[in-house]
Amino acid sequence: MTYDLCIADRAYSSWSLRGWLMFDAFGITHDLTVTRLYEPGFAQTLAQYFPAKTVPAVRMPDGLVVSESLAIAEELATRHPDAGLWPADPRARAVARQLVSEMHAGFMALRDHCPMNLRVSYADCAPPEPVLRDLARLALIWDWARQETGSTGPWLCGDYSLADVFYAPVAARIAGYNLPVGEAEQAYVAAHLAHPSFRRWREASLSDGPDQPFYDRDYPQRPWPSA
Ligand SMILES: N[C@@H](CCC(=O)N[C@@H](CS)C(=O)NCC(=O)O)C(=O)O
Repeated sequence: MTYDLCIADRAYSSWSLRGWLMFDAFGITHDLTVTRLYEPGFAQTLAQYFPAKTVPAVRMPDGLVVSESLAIAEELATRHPDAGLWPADPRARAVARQLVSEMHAGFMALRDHCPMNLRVSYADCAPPEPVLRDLARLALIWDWARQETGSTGPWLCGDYSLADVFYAPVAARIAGYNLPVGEAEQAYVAAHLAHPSFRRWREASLSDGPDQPFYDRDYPQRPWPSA
């Protein structure tokens, strides 16, 4: 038995992207089930992952279903201690946990105004003040993480870790909506766009089911920023 990971539309489901990166970016083998948001089949598929009500949902090799991203992250880190999901250094690990928790619980303005859509990039989405405040907070905590962990490479806490997994969809939003960020944040976004797992996911997202009208926005478009 291996893990059975259930996700939804790769183009739009930011939590699915996080769930999948936890496996793919750390070399953890799994089977994949793909369902569709906003379709009756969604509930039917999730019924097979009781008690999940959202994706990602994971059936563990022992049959137990875990379906909250944070819980999936902790379970995988516990079951695969050598995979490097959390930083090994205790201080860097604490910083990563802080970042992951804040992402899981916050940034609602950014999430509401700029839902992830990997099929399009907009030149300008007129970000309102609360979105700009979220972006300022991101810049602050990303810089704080680098200072506290001494990370000088592309990632927030040293090597690519769960902290980066949780901010991958944020990077996609900054790229997709051309959000105004500074140079350091732009470099972090570019690192995500160039990450092999992210690139594979985005490539697959382009032909992964029909467009979902819910995500259409009437903003001027531009080409997806190349990695
Ligand atoms: N708290 C959940 C959030 C997951 C979530 O909201 N997933 C969305 C897709 S990105 C979903 O399944 N939406 C369907 C629904 O809410 O009915 C987690 O951490 O995994």
